[in-house]
Amino acid sequence: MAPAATPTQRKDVDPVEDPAGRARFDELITADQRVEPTDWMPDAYRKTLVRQVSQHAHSEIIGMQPEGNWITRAPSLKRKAILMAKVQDEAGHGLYLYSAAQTLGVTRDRMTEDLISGKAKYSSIFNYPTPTWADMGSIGWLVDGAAICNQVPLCRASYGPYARAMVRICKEESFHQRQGFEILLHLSRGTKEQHEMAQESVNRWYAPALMMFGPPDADSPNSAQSMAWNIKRFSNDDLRQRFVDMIVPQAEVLGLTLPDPDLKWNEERGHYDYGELDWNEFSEVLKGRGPANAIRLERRRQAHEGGAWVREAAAAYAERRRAMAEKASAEKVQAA
Ligand code: FAQ
Repeated sequence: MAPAATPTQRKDVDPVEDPAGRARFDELITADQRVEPTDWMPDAYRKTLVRQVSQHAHSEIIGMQPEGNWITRAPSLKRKAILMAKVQDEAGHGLYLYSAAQTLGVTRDRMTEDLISGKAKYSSIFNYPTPTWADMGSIGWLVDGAAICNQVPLCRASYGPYARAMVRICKEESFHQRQGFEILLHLSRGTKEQHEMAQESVNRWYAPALMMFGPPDADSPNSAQSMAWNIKRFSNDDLRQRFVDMIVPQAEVLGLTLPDPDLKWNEERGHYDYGELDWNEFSEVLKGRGPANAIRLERRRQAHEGGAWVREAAAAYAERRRAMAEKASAEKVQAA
């Protein structure tokens, strides 16, 4: 990923509107083409992307915690290796996304500050606890499944670095979803206790997974503009519906029930109807009052503080290499 342009290199820093830049931006959006970091872009477009991409990056990083909890307790060496690889993938996703956000002019330090101070949002879903092994299955099947539904269209987002990062992320999420499905299938077809564990876990994760798509369209302040800019391609409700339609037949294969008495096929609409979600719960989680918000943020803060020596050592090493390179090039000039 190219390093972020410094503010003096960026064309948009002058608050004066750049009419040619604006015309070019409008042209790119109308032609459904990519906007790149060096292109002029409206400040609101840049801000929207910084908001969404950084929240997305934070979600991947915080999202490592619920599963990280189970690495030492996975039921076999094979499961442990798979889970470790998956959690590592999420770290990679966070890094691609932070890099994509950096191309918009925001620093990594700023984003980290906003996350650990509690100012920045991250996905509501990661504020739920993971008390059983079956939760690793539910996260893979439902959370990664919802992430794929939401993120495949983002591979066509108008901002180049974000769209390109999403391509690889989606490939990996698709593997994650299958490993979650396989964990649940194994449990569901196992002993009575294992089947019950799988069902109990799905009961807890179903509604929070549906809420990952964001508030209903009528209460989504950002959707219309983001869709006009080709950042979002589908509305929150459309993607939620797509997800429900996808998981109902999958739940049948799993031999598990989705905990919604209102879930039924609607012939006329050609979709499954589903029950009302608890948007109060969603709002509480977004305000930091979900079941695991405090634990997640505290853990992230501790990791950041605990990693200070690594960052200092890396900076000292980079500085030493820079000084050595400078010295070597000065010696070369002198020798010439
Ligand atoms: N959680 O106007 P809208 C993953 C906020 S990655 C928290 O509809 P927008 C991988 C929203 O920010 C999961 N906040 O907003 C993985 C806004 O607040 P703001 C993350 C939410 O942006 C798997 C306000 O509500 N994925 O799972 C949520 O147009 C397993 C109003 O909402 C992404 O970030 C929520 N669920 O649409 C990792 C995908 N929903 O910022 C580990 C990219 C809404 O104005 C293990 N993001 N809000 O203060 C998006 O597609 C969009 O940003 C939405 C929200 C759809 C999330």
